[in-house]
Amino acid sequence: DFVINLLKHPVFLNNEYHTKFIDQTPELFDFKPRRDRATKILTYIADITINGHPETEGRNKPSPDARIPRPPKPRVDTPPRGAKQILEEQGAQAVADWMLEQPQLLITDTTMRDGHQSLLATRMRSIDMIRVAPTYAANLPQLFSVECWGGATFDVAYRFLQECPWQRLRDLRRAMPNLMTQMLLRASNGVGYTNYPDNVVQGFIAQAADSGVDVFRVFDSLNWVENMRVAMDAVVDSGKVCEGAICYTGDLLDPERSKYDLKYYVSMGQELKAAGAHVLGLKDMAGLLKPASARILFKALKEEVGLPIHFHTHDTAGIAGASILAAADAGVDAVDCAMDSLSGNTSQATLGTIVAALSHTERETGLDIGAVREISNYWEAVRGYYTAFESGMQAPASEVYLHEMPGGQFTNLKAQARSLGLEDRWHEVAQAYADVNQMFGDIVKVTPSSKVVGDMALMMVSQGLTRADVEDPKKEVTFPDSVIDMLRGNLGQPPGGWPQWLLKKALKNEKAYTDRPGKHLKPVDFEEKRQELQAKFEDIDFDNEDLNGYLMYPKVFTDYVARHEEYGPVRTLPTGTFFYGMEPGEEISAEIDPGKTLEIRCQAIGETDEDGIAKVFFELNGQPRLIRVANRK
Ligand code: BTN
Ligand code: 3PY
Ligand code: ZN
Repeated sequence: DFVINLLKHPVFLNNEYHTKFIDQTPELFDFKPRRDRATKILTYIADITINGHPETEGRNKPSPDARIPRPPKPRVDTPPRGAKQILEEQGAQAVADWMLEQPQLLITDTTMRDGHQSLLATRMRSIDMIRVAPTYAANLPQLFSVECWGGATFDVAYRFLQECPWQRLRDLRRAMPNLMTQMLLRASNGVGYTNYPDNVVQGFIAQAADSGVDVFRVFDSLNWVENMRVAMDAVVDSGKVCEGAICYTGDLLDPERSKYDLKYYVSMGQELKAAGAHVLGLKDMAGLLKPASARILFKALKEEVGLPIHFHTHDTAGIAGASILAAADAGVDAVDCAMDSLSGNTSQATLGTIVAALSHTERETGLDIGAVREISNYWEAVRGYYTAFESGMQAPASEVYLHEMPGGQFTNLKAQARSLGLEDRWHEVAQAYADVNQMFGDIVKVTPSSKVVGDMALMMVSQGLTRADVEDPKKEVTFPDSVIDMLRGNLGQPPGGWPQWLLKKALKNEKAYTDRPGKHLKPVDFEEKRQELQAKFEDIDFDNEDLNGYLMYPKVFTDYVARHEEYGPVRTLPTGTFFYGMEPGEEISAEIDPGKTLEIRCQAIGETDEDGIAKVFFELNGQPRLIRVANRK
């Protein structure tokens, strides 16, 4: 830094430099000593060791004899050809054609996205995924895809895990050259909770395709196809597979819930086909599609739409396996499952069980059940390190048919209720959630509309408001901001529009938008945003992935970068160390670059002095290192 300051100094540049100049020019010494990455990482470990990790405080700890996760050995050196080769050699349409032609029930493994999003509050770290990815490629080449990106994983990576989601994607992509990666994209809401300008959505998709996403499952949180076109067009333009998804809600066979009947789903499927989908997704985010309905729905969609169909469901009520088998009978082409040890309850159906159930039948999956077991054993050990994020859900529950909460929201809303002191009134929250849905006109509830319904339900329970209170025109109600925003039209339009009485009550005389939000959002000036970001961190070279992170989540991203400056590449730490620090005598290694590994041993934890500074003694690649951190406890 001294040299850089010197080289940039006008005196030096003007060739007026003489040796006294250094002594007479104190500003040359204006630099923070730049710490190397090893020191940053040791500082992080010392800090967590002394102060704990805020995210795991007060939560269950991993068992002292937790098994160290060891990825099973790849059975072959060169991964066999897989669906990725069809995409690469023949394109997205060929993938769709292949889905229709071949008889097997194709399987997507969701463990690395929805599995942990739904069971572990999305907290799974990249290193636990990347280590097992080569085994997936070698031992499970028949998988349709590996869902490993998008949904809530994008912001959680930056926000809570202190790692770059793009790097996760690139690393997984490289480790599974024969498998298609899949992401969940909230159409115009990107991987966020609000509508973004069209050019932000388009730019994000182009970057995601470039960084390694092969299959984009695109959905809209109100099932409004009009609001999916920008995203779907961008996916098609990228050359990747566009899966346009219908969100399933209500109850197909219930004549009282006729808003979402067979005709509704078939016609939305046809709209998505016309909008350019290669594959039709049926996204049952809450796990509401029962076996008898699945049989009818998939038969109709197959006959009337003609696209290959990919079924996504959750096991919240304990019946996902039955719905999947019914769907398989009705001719569905692909389904989502999670590896056994991260399946069930709010997650997906159990992958090994579906493989076993279909073996020696016409819909045999082709997956090796032994390979599935080995990988599931690995995930079981991994899960042991995330006990702090377990939801406590002990059993499946038919209550989901009452509240209709998405699997990915369930644990989250429960945690929100806990933080408001409403934990023991959870069943009231569930009832309020159902009431809010009816008041809103019976809508699709999935991120972000599900968050809005959840906000309203929590508000009602905490303020003791009933549905009758809210519906009473004479009773003053303060609606949550997210509700106002949605009713203004900022998430788009539900089928049939918003109830008039509700618009009137919540918005008073304000006129709501009814056109597509992207139509009236100003395009972002990328160059201006890039400079705005660059100005905040002059020494960092930001690339297009970074810019896209910043555009989705300005504050979450810049906070991440600031912490990265302080703590370095902490994504390389083992999960136990990341969340709990180290104990004296413990040794770990962290590969900070390919071939550059830090061997870290914690020697001792010293006393905290009168200034509140604690000393932690390490050995780094055999050399003693002392780190001082503030003891904030
Ligand atoms: C290091 O210490 O590893 C290098 C520091 C540069 C990290 C920046 S932070 C924003 C951008 N996104 C990343 O994942 N890395 C760079
Ligand atoms: C998400 O959008 O994150 C979801 O998982 C929706 O089901
Ligand atoms: Zn899901």
